[in-house]
Amino acid sequence: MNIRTLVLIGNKGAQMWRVFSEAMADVPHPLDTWTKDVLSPIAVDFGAHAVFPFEGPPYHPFQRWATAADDVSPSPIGPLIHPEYGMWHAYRAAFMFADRLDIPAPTAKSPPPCDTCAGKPCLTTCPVGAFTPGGYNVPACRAHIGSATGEDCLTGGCLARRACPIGRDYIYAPPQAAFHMHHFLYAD
Ligand code: B12
Repeated sequence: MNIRTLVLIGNKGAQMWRVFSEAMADVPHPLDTWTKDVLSPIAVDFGAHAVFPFEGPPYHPFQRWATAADDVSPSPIGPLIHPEYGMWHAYRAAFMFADRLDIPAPTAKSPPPCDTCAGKPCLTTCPVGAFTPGGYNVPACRAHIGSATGEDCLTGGCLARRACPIGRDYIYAPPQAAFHMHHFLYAD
């Protein structure tokens, strides 16, 4: 397929969680399953081909697409940061269109909030120092959140991400945070 327009679909803060948590099914990957069930028919209605961030490896470059489409920039710990929503947003799908659609141009980029963040608490808060200049130490992070001392990260969400001062109004509440952390810990 020759793609001339790509529309990204995502969520911010708690809006999606309210709808999803009511529909949540007892299946191995409930959010991925629900996302596909909800968005695939919408893509068909619009004549689009839907792709999803969890399809892979190889993975579709959602963060690269988001950086081109939206007012987001890389945070020092990996997730993209938005000046209003902080790191409390994620991508759910992209609709690919063969036609060039007449959609508004991307909004102008704000200065990346991390450039002027004085203490960069995201880099110093992780209890096991999983965010290093050499990258994200996933085994250290997983071992910690799976241990008794990692209870706060597991039930309340990643401490480094929670230390970020941007987008505090959109921070995930404990049930949503715990859902993501459990699935991250026990993902195959
Ligand atoms: C593999 C993966 C992981 C692996 C990470 C492996 C690793 N060593 O980093 C694991 C399973 C550990 C993981 C964990 C999490 N992930 Co993840 N993950 C992905 C996934 C599926 C693929 C990433 C990839 O390989 N892309 C392939 C390349 C080709 O794509 P790309 O966009 O061009 O890649 C760019 C980015 O990856 C970026 N990048 C990657 N690492 C880093 C690190 C730094 C420092 C910087 C600046 C940039 C950067 O640079 C690349 C080049 O442009 C994406 C979904 C997706 N399809 O993108 C989600 C994704 C990146 N994850 C996401 C999230 C939210 C998380 C979690 C925070 C989830 C949670 N528990 O709440 C955790 C914890 C991470 C943390 N504490 O920071 C979100 C990020 C949303 C955002 N705001 O940007 C994504 C986009 C999924 C989504 N549905 O939105 N993840």
